[in-house]
Amino acid sequence: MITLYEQATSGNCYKVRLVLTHTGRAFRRVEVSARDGSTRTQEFLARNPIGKVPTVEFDDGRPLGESNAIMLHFAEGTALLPADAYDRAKVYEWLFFEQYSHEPMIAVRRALFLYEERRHLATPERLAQLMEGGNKALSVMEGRLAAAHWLAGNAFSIADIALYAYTHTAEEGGYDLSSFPAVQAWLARVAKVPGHVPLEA
Ligand SMILES: N[C@@H](CCC(=O)N[C@@H](CS)C(=O)NCC(=O)O)C(=O)O
Repeated sequence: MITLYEQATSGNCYKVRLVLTHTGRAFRRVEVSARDGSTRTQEFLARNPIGKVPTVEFDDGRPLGESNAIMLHFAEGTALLPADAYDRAKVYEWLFFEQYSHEPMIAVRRALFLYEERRHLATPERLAQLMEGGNKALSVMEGRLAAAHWLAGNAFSIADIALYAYTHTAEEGGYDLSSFPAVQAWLARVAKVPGHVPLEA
């Protein structure tokens, strides 16, 4: 069985749980954390040298890290990842956007409130910078979703899963989603796709 090393509250780990449930795969969850040092052991670093979660391990012992790489792997050959090269590249476009322009703002601002050990990093300047960058990312999504049901192409894909994970918790980071009605409607659509599970599941 696939083993998912994770931190349950992490959106990056949630993406992987979503793709596994959407594709009907069985998996077991192992909670690890920098807080208790379990992502810094030699054993864990052998699976993922940057000591981060999510990391999955296959039955034969092969590991794979990086949430979006893991999603791409499990989505291969399914409706969650188009076969056509251009359509597939549009999915990648949103995955790269998520890692470079969205997650470093919206996930990081949430983490500053959620995790006590990070609160000293929440200076007014940092919070303002993350608010501005996060709102910019949400505006880009709003622009697309005001004109389309899904982020990439005409169908639900791992682009939607990747962006859902931290957008649906954006208010925990202080973002006001009422300014982004198309994003809110899309969040509700994603949550209704068969196979969806909540973050807390
Ligand atoms: N780009 C990576 C980011 C992974 C990441 O930052 N994981 C965090 C949890 S969301 C983590 O492992 N934090 C613990 C640590 O840094 O030791 C991905 O998408 O998987």
